[in-house]
Amino acid sequence: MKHESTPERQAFYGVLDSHDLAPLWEAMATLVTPQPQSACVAASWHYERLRPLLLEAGALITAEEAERRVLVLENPGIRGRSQITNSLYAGLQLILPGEVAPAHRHAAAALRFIVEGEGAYTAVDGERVTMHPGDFVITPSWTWHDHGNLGSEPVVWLDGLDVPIVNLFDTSFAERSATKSQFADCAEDLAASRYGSNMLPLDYEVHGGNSPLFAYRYAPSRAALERLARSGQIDPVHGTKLQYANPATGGYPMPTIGAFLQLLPAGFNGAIYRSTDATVFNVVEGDGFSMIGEERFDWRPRDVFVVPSWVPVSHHTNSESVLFSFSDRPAQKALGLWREHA
Ligand code: 1HN
Repeated sequence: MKHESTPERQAFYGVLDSHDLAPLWEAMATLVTPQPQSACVAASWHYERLRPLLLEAGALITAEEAERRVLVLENPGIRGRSQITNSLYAGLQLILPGEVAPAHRHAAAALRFIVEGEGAYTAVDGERVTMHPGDFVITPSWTWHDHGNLGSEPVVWLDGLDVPIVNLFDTSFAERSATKSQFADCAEDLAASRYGSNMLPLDYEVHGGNSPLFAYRYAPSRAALERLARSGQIDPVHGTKLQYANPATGGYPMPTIGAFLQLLPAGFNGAIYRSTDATVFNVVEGDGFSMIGEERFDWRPRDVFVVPSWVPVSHHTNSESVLFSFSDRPAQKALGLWREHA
């Protein structure tokens, strides 16, 4: 509601201001909206245009000097804040053959979704996993992590972090390791053997909200979607969609970020859907477009697009397509805030 502005009121607000006070009745309408009113906008980044810029960054600065050589995907509605949504950070990270991104840890939790290239690894708390295109890898809060490229081609992945959530709470801590690369003498990705076969170690106990599995491989996830789709499990909104799970609890991989993989058949015309968790998508396979609000966003493999909170979205394909996505859904659900509407 708009209130009448009288000289007396304006003078009073001036007095209030000098006491670090403000009248709620002037701010109420923007503080408490009947529906989400995000400053974030729908946007997309075409990989074809990003890739040359990433390689140019590769020629200008090493991964080691940069600490992390990343081009931040900034939501055009909130430029300058290193955010793709109000709660999430996203960027594309490049690591060239022979490079090391030195070990560090921070309160912010991270995910990687591998976009291009073979031969790179990430080490999480001393355990190394080699990453392949389409793999989903997590780096939970306060775990040591470093990356390296032992192969012969550039490797690029999409980073998603909960940095804005950590900073909302003013809970940021970070430190660098004295050693560049973590000692990794064990067979790689032992977590897959311990937690990735519908089995758990005898003495396993759940503590904290993070998945003990670091890497979720593309091939088995893709194959599962394919089998479900072939048996007719195709939702009018989502096609065939699964969420990545903590195998020990059935919960989300991390407390603040959830991730999803969906298969859409060729010629799919998805129904309109909205949810309160603004969502970042990465196209793995296929081509099509998404209607986000009134706007059409065409996409092809490796493109990134973002759907803001509560903006209606529908997906449409030309060819059979696979979309990876992530959002802050677990955090919203934990706080009793999440809503969806199909
Ligand atoms: C970070 O630590 C990584 O470890 C990537 O690869 C992106 C963005 C903001 C803050 C920390 C990484 C990041 C980041």
